[in-house]
Amino acid sequence: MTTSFVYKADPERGREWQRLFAEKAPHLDFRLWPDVGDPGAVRYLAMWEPPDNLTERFPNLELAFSIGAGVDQFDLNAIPDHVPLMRMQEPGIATTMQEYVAMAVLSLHRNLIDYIDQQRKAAWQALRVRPASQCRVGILGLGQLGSAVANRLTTLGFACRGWSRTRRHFEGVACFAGNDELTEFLAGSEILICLLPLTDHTRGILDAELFARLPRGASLVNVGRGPHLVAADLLAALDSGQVSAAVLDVFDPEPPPADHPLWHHPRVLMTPHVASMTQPAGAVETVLDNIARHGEGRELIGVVDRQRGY
Ligand code: NDP
Ligand code: OXD
Repeated sequence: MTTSFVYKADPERGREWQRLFAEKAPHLDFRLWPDVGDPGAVRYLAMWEPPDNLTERFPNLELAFSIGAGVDQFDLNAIPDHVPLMRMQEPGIATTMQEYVAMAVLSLHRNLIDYIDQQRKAAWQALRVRPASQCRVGILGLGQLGSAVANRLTTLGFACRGWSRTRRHFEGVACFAGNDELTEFLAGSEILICLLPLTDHTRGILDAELFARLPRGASLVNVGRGPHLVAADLLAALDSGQVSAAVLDVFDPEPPPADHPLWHHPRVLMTPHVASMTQPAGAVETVLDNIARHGEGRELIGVVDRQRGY
């Protein structure tokens, strides 16, 4: 009997998945959405956003895969309880996120926004350079990506600290946990990076109250999700000087409306949700490993905890 794997996301990368599946798992009938073939044969589904009526559409579905690390785009109640949903944990997501955050932190640390402004005005004014070791970087979220970023920034010499829900331990990183330790964590974060998942507990966390707890003139890198940030509060904090600059990769909505003040704010750098990107080679390997584990009754990797929402 045929067993199908359906891919429902960006078709260009989908064709790369298709080629890799043909090479590594020729026994599976790989299907690119919307050409799903016999819906009853679909056992595995990889997607950025789920289709409507998932249960009725694919009655024999066994495993669901997010092609991204985040799963806030899923209505977790719409995925049957007996079908595990897995987040993407391939290594390429972490390496591309490390690159982006290193770029953002170095840009902020070495005053790139000031120099872009100076160049536009043909101005020549050296700003004081401090060693990275004197710059304290705080990372909200110390999971797969936050810990990889802490590792890379530590290598670059930055003094890193991180915050998570449960206590984590990483050599060379000051680790803080839970709401009780958030104030202390923020007070020592001159560059704050958001790498949290979007949940009911983290929505709107980057607000006026949080900015007020940062050292004056701190800067922000948001690579989590747009709804983590209260944009009006950031604009007010930038205008008051409480926050000196921001590098933003994620927005609510995406893209922001053409007349949104962030587009033209002189202290903001924006990118179109590209901080990291799932790489097909690693993704296919990770997905096939989980399919093999499922077949052998072994533990699956990256299963979303529906209670926690990430
Ligand atoms: P993980 O699930 O591996 O890590 C999440 C971290 O956040 C964990 O340390 C977790 O704590 C912490 N956390 C969750 N909720 C809370 C809370 N209420 N209070 C304190 N800490 C909390 O996720 P990833 O590292 O893989 O990904 C993080 C996010 O990055 C994704 O959900 C997505 O939104 C975003 N992302 C953005 C991309 C982009 O291109 N801009 C690309 C990929 C991901 P604990 O360790 O205790 O569980
Ligand atoms: C992800 C993303 O969650 O690309 O992987 O945002």
